[in-house]
Amino acid sequence: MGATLNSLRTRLEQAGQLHVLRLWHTLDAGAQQAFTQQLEGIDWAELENMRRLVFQRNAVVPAVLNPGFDLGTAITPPCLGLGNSSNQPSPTAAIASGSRALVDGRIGAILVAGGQGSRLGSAEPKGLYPIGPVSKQNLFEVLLGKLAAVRRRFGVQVPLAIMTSSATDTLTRQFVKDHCSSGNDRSGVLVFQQRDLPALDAVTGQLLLDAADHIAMAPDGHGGMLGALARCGGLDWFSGHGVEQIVSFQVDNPLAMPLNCEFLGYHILAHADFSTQVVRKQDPAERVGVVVHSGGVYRVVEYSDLPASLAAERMAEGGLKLYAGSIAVHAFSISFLQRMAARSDSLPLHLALKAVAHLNGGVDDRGRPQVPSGPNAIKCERFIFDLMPQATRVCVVEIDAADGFAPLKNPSGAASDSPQHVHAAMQAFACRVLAKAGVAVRDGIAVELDSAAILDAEDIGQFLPPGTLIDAPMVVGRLDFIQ
Ligand code: UD2
Repeated sequence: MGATLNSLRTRLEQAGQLHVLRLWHTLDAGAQQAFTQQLEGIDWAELENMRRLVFQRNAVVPAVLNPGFDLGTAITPPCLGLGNSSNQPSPTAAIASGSRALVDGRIGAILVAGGQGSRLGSAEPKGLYPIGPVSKQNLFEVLLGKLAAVRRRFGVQVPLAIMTSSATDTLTRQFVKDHCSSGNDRSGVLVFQQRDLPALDAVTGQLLLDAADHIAMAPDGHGGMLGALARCGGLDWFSGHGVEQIVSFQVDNPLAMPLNCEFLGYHILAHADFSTQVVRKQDPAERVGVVVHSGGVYRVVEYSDLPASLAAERMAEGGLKLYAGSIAVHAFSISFLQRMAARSDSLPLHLALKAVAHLNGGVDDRGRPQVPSGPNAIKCERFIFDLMPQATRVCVVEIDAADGFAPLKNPSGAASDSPQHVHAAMQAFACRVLAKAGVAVRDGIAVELDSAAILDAEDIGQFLPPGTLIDAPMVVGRLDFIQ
């Protein structure tokens, strides 16, 4: 330990961070060992880069990655509308191509699930939040069900990687163990963990202790998936399964349709490196990034980085000028991800000013660090959509929000994106799909589609004949749920 401590001390001194050892003498041997391990895990070059950004204090997108991009002149790029018969290629051709890719096993999926349900009042992974309006299934069950429905229809298991964070890893692995077959076979699910990055004092750029033997850390953003996948061999895992295209989607959207054949088909037929689903933004205040185009460069501008005046600009016919709202359902060619993972600068860091509890801010009577009254620290994150400007070909597909976007962000009773809003969206979606299959629902009766059984209206007939009137709460596709 002596030699290790000496070299650590030297490293910390060089980095101007020796203060983190100030309580070393109070630690027992076990705590010293754990702390040493944490310190040895720090990427010092990256820390230096983060400190430089803290001093510059802005979200930096390296200009070299985006020559010619100018937000002031950015426009909404051309979007293919899902189901629009004037699309080139046609919806029929796209559906055929996407279905073939699924049947051939060329599609893989990544579920982005590093977030906790803190805003929903839960310390558990957000994926465990019970969202089914009738079934009470959690977000993981609803979303993994969609892969099961694809397997029923196309006879193939889509390889799935689930990205966790330090906060969600243990319980997510437990969920996977309880609910999915695991292992490196065709039916496997790979769970991999994104990294944490140190939070830095907003004024001094110093590391913060949140315990005598621990530095305050935070997940490195969903862009962390690129490095984490590469480090754990995940990209090879997908390739080994024959996957050529990977779709990523977020755990907080139970209506997400990452494996929609038409979307996959447009991506494949366009030979795109990066395709993305968007919904038409109606209100400038909607909290979604926008896909924009300027100087030959496509990119997603996060809502917090979009000046209010630009967000509010409207076209002559009244719609928003920058209307292509990103819902974080992206498709990537695996070769593009491999190229991007091989570079250290493919994803820039974004900075966020947050309140982070730490020892200098005081401790309560049980010795726990106190949360400061205002933001005191910088957290650094990478966003996966920052890969877009580096894609040779980009394809943007507009979907109807009612079919594919019902984000769960806020607690019960909130004005938007609450469990009640999501339930209403799931109910409305179920009623529309049932109506297409000639099934009606009595007013005020709760219905839900079992995501593992019903991909679209085509599947309804296996469970309910046309002309049926549902007049009691029901999960269609799970007859055991008739109440
Ligand atoms: C995200 C998008 C926004 C829009 C919206 C749609 C970003 C920066 N913004 O906004 O443009 O598409 O979603 O709902 O992406 N996550 C991790 N690890 C992390 C951070 C987040 O896995 O380190 C996951 C988290 O579990 C969630 C998703 O990423 O599924 C989005 O995170 P968020 O809810 O913080 O993002 P939000 O709503 O600000």
